[in-house]
Amino acid sequence: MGNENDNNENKGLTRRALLGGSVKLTAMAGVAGATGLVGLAGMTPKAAIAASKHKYEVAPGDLDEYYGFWSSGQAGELRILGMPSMRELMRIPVFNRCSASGWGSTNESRKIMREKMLPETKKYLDSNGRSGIWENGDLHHPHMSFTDGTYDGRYVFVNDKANTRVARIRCDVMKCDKILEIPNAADIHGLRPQKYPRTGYVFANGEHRVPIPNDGSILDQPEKYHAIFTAVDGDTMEVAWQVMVDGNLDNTDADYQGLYAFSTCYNSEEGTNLSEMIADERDWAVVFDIKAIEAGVKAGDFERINGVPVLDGRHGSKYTRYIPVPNSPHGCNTAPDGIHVMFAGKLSPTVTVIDVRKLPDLFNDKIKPRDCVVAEPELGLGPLHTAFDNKGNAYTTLFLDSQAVKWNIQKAIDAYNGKKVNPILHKIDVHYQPGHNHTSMGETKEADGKWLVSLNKFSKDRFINVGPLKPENEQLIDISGEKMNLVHDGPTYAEPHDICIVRADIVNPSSVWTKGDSFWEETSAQAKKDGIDLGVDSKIIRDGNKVRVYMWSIAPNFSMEKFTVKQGDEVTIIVSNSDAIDDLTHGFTMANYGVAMEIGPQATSSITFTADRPGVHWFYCQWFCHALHMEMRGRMLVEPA
Ligand code: CUK
Ligand code: CUA
Repeated sequence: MGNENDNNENKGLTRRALLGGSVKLTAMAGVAGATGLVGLAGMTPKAAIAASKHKYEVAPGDLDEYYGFWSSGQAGELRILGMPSMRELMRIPVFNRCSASGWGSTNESRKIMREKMLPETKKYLDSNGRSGIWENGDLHHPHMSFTDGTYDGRYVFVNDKANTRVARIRCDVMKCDKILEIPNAADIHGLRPQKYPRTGYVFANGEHRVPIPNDGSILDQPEKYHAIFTAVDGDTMEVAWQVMVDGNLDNTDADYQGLYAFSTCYNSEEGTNLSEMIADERDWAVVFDIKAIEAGVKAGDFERINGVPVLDGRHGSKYTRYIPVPNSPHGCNTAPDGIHVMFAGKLSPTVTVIDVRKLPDLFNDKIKPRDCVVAEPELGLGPLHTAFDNKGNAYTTLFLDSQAVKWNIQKAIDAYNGKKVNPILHKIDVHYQPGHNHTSMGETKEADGKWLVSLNKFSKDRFINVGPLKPENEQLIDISGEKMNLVHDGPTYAEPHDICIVRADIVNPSSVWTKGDSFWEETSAQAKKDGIDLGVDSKIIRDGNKVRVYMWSIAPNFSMEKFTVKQGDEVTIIVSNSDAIDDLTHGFTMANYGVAMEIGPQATSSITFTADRPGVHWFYCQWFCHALHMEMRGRMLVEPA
């Protein structure tokens, strides 16, 4: 349980009390450590503030030190927060539709959303009065690509639990460029990139067990269902291979050696209802031997199902090992020491720690699965996920206790070996019910031990009431001192499962697109056929009842003030933004046609619709770009048929 002093300190550290509303944070414990006032316990909040210097401060106009890549759960998008200010900087639509950017409406985004969709899904979405694409997603796990054990700034990979997909976001332009529907698996949940030598593979867990193929030939026969582990090739965004396992698959992580991946299983019982799923006292974590699997694929030891190689990784397989852990584990986190992997207990108050150096012996059957376990500290109720600093400490969320617990890995190992030490270093209350947590650079070998974010599922009384649906509450905690120190409450809309916190120098996005970017390659190819230089030419091409309208924009003008089409024409508007200035985005909205899109500097966007409403229709720029932004408009004249 958190002690009273901690809570008093935390109450004293609201942003408002410190600063009268500006975005500024004070990290008490770090300063306290430096000045010998460890924890500042016992001081009144005012005295504590007076005694501290503003070690961390993100004043208006100051830039953040980290990018926080934020999941949005069932909102389906990726968000970027600046850290430590916790200012929301950007939303990147991925699995959702977006009114502002036209994601889900533009030809470019629709191509990405459909390109790697399974044929049966296309058929369903085309024949059910749906729009041809999914309009929802459930994005839990955003993780950046790695090179040599640390983030490399290339991509962020995300899962979609709702519609069984894995997507990739390009970090140069911060747009999603690939969405892959995973065959055979059901409901992709845990997702992590390979850390070493590089990403490489993106590991993705199919959480729910289903028949393979799931075509109706097997229905209420759960004993014939399977769960599938998938390795996606992060470069090509194709499935590299899959492994069928016993039980189910929840969360996953990879090692720092490029040899193994790990997944937790909370349903070793293979039940289909709650009481069945929690029946046994133990479930397991499954370990995948990457090299053995690659050799198996090479040797043809697989069945090709729906076009991808599926290996048999059930009990007795040379590709996997099953390590028993207490009932219903959840989080799966590899420590930056490169050695320890944590499986959080969820229904058990423990976290199970294994040592990856023991895995070769496990796969050679020289030791038993439980011999890989080197610690199993009892931390509190409902441990879900674990994050790390650079000093050998771990930070685990306690869902039921509504706490974060800081504990020392070596001490936990010593205690497991019978020494009389308490691995728990500190606990603080969080508000309330934390799921994931994450530390700055904490899932890389460059963990820096500065910040911890606790992603809390409930905010209850922490904010003014906004109705029955409340925000989540993500709390920023300074971990640079011996004790954790809560410094900020961050209300967030649905639903922050997981984040990654990346040093700002690693991420270097462009401010302006490169003309001819592959993002709009189909449009470029068509323009070439039409003899159009995008961003320079302004022209209407008629091709039967298909009309392509090419125009460019330079604030505050579209290159066309009007164009005429016939009722029933299939019209494609292609707009190239010829401005090459930082932050000069234009938009294109066709009123009363449900047509809207964003066009970044030097970008091209296109959108297709049927001009079935005769009359005068104004199009206008909906991204404020100029003093004469309101005048940035023109007319589409639709001649009645
Ligand atoms: S899961 Cu959300 S609290 Cu989907 Cu990463 Cu653990
Ligand atoms: Cu262009 Cu507003």
